[in-house]
Amino acid sequence: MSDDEIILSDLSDDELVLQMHDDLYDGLREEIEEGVNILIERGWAPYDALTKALVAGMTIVGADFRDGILFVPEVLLAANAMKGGMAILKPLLIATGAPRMGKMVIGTVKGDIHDIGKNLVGMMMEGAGFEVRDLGINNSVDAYLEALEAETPDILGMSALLTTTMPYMKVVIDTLKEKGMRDDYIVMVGGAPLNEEFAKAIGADAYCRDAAVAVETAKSLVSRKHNQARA
Ligand code: B1M
Repeated sequence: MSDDEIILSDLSDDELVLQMHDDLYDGLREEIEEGVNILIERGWAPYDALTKALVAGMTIVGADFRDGILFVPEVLLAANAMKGGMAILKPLLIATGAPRMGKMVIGTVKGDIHDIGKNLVGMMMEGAGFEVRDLGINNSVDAYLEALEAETPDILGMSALLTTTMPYMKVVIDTLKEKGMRDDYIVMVGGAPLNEEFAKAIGADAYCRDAAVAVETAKSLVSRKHNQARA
């Protein structure tokens, strides 16, 4: 061991979180996994470890990617480290024993391979009691339609991280309209380049800024849908 090697378990909570931001930036998956385990052992809520250590760290990566300081290979390593941490948190976020709330099909749209945010939404929805069928990345209209027919969910969730792929959400919604299926589902959309205005313009039911908003929105829209069905 070199003299300046950092022992993660010796750090205070604040120092550890800052170190994890650095480790995420450097794509150090094992260190991120260790950091997450330490936070959980110290009694941190899984959601706090997720947002304060991982999501906040990825925000720094995103800013430097935008500014041309980091490039795709480094960002891939950071994403891999983030996924390592998320894999530890997933069962903890899901094991809430929440009552069944409804079902969601979710996927990233065609042409887009970003999946971290979508995975997070899926995890949080499962934690809140929703059954989630994750279609993965790069989904065509046909892939969404097939899954909707097979799964008959309450909610269709779509994710897009690129300004070039977000218009594809409208293609999916327009196809649902053409087929007379639009009103069968609550359509929720999300992803960094989207906003309320865009969601409204493409005919979605809701724009979700983040995973926590997705859960709250889903709960409220599903209970409204069920109340309407009962009335
Ligand atoms: Co990409 N990338 N990327 N990238 N990448 C962005 C999106 C970018 C903003 C970076 C930048 O320039 N600042 C930029 C897009 C610019 C634009 O379109 N305006 C960009 C670019 C340009 C690209 C490439 C084109 C780069 C290239 O090849 N030259 C390329 C495109 C590949 C493709 O998809 N065809 C590319 C590739 C990659 C990697 C493969 C290296 C990697 C993805 C790895 C992976 O996902 N497995 C990657 C990453 C990691 C990013 C950034 C840095 C981080 C994204 C992320 O995971 N954030 C990103 C920068 C940024 O977003 N600021 C960037 C963390 C995550 C928790 O947040 O995904 O926003 P987010 O999800 C949130 C909310 O948005 C919301 O809830 C989530 C959780 O709170 N949400 C939903 C998301 N989906 C939802 C769905 C819902 C509800 C809420 O449904 C109901």
